[in-house]
Amino acid sequence: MEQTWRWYGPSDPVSLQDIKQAGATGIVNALHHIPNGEVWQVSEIKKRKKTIEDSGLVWSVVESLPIHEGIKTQKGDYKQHIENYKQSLKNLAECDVRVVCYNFMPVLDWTRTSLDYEVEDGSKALRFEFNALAAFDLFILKRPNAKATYSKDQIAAAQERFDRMSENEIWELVKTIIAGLPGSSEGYPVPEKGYDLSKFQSILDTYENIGEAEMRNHLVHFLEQVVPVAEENGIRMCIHPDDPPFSILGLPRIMGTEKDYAYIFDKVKSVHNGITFCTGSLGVREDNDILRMFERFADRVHFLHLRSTQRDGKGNFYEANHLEGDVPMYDLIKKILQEEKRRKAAGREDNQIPMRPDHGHQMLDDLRKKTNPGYSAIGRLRGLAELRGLEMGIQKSHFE
Ligand code: DNO
Repeated sequence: MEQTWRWYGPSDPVSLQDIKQAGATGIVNALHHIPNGEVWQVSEIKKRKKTIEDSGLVWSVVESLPIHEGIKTQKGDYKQHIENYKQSLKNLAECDVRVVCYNFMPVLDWTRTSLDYEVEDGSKALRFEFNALAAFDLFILKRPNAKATYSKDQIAAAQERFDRMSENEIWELVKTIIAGLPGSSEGYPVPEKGYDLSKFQSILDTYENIGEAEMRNHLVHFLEQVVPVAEENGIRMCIHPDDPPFSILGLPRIMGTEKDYAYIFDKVKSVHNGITFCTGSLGVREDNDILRMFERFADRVHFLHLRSTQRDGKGNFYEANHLEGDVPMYDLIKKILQEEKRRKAAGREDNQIPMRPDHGHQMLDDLRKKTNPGYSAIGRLRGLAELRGLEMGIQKSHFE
């Protein structure tokens, strides 16, 4: 695997020098300063590439080239947005940056309800609590029709959860859900006072007549337009799963299961239509057999996010240490190395799949610093070190 690290650009508290010391060689990066929907110009890409290369690293993966909401809803200027996307892909290829990660999640990117869940060793993890999300939906946002989304028991549990929340907890929850976590292309202003979430609700309303079938059609339409351009330009596109991999706030989320991926790969067959194999996202669903999914889609895995989650069987999960939790990391890495061997034998140049240690606990010195939730240095360094060690052990004992 090519060991990479997500860097948020010059304002990231974790510097390129820090990343080198952590042992990564590749950088995962995006031009976050360019508004979603605008073309990434060659000059901007080159500038960022030079900054990375001046530190002795390489820009391995774009995460993310974001998809404008208009493309997901097929509203407004969406045709122009698709053209802009194609142009950005061409410009990236001109600069020789050729792996592009993106997602097709409506309105919100990855979502958690708590950013400081303390685990046994005192480090802090990100957590998703079903009742907290339902409480937000039903009693804070007060989304019309929200009641239809939940069972009677779920509504009662959410009510009980809401009644226990202090004003401050409510506020924190609102910010955590709607303000956007690091790397999200969208993030919605949290009203200064009170909980007037009508602006946020009006964005949800743009999906009023868009169910799963429509959303799938919009994604396939986008892929039909864009994948040929990726193919012509040697770009490997890879769609990230929905995180968490199920519907939230009544929104159509369509990339969470093996079936979902099989569907888009069947519609747009080129291997340039690939997957960001995010074990932390996919692993949240018990019905996702991670190993089988990897085997089935191995050919199209262009990027790996390795992390683990711990489910509790009640719809809640937290982000576990990389080698613990529900993800069978040992068996998965064995399969990844098998796939890399196969690619090497076939003469494929993409025989070192870029991998990044995805997220990490806030721990040690980072507990006293302001860090990007999930993206502090030390927790990820621990993850990378563990994953590299595991990889080397498997490589030496099974493939040499
Ligand atoms: C969260 C990330 C996601 C991911 C996007 C890809 O930590 O994995 O925000 O970058 O969904 O487009």
